[in-house]
Amino acid sequence: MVTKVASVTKEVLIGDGLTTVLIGERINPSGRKKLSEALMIGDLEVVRKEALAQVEAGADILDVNVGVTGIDEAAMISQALETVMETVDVPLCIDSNKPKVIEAALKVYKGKPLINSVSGEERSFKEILPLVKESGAAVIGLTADDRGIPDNADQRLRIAGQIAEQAELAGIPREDLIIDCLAMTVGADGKAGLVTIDAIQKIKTELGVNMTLGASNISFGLPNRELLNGAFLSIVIASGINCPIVDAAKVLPLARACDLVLGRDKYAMRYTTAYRQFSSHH
Ligand code: THG
Repeated sequence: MVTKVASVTKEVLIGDGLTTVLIGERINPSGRKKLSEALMIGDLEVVRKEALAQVEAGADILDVNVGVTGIDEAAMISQALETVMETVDVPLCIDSNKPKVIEAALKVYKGKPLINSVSGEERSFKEILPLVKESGAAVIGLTADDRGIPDNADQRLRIAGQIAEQAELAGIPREDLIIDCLAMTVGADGKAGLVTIDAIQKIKTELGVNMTLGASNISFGLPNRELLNGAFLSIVIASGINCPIVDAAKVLPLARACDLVLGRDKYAMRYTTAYRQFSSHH
């Protein structure tokens, strides 16, 4: 099962056995004062800089989230996407669960984007899936419903199955659905990592879909986040996550190391290239 996403000039392929695709997480105002303030006054220079820096660091796709309370998010995502598209040439991931925002984003986006996201709620199916079908985009399905995020793998698998069923009914090809079984901080619940790893394995086995994960969520509120994120990322990549949402500058060498260990890097070409780049910057 191979998922294709694209900009005007670039195609990115996502699939088991292919090299890990990194979705850059940094265009997101949550927890970032400078970016929030810039977005509030309509200043897109921070967005431009983050786009360039992430692609230079090796991000294959960029997530674009402009969710700040009090701004016109539909207008802002259009501007942010235009800015990112004129700065870098990678495919983009439209990060909003609001139909109006996604609709505005789809009007300006050129290529085949990834829509982030639909969830297991009836209303989300009704509002988001037609937009995905109509635009020919790929979509991320979150394993959460009106009762929230289940605390066990079986319930997350059940929701993933419902999303797959609804996507199929809407006429969306199975390869255009990427499941996210959601990571929560191990700072609040010591079993949170295990539940996610278990869910990844079950969903991969049962549904065979490609999968993403906001891997940095695992470490919220804890010290040495890079260390925790790295440990978690290695495990989830080995478990079947094909395109994690990450800070590419921080995890690129690790992702290349995982791909080499997992037999996805013949002659260690990508690993050694990343090593040379990494060494020359340090
Ligand atoms: N699944 C899907 N989409 C998602 C998430 C997910 N989108 C948003 C989020 N979760 C993934 N993106 C981020 C972005 C930033 C951080 C974590 C996840 C993060 N930021 C630092 C903080 O808040 O402390 C600040 C970074 C900085 O200033 O350098 O940790 O799960 N589908």
